[in-house]
Amino acid sequence: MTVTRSGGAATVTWVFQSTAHRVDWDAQPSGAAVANIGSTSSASVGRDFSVAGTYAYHCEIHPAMTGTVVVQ
Ligand SMILES: [Cu+2]
Repeated sequence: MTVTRSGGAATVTWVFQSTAHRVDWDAQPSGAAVANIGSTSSASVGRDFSVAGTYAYHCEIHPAMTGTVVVQ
């Protein structure tokens, strides 16, 4: 997904349904330090992105599940 920063940061919210998943970062732009999301189910968890660039992640529980956040 691509998000545009507003007021210095963009918030991305992951909506976890009944199966537990994680968000584990594989790559972040220089200067970024977005925290992983530990095993979560039936909840929503947001992270703020203030550094532009490409962020790549996977779910440690299901390694085939991958995603990318592009912050502009
Ligand atoms: Cu998963």
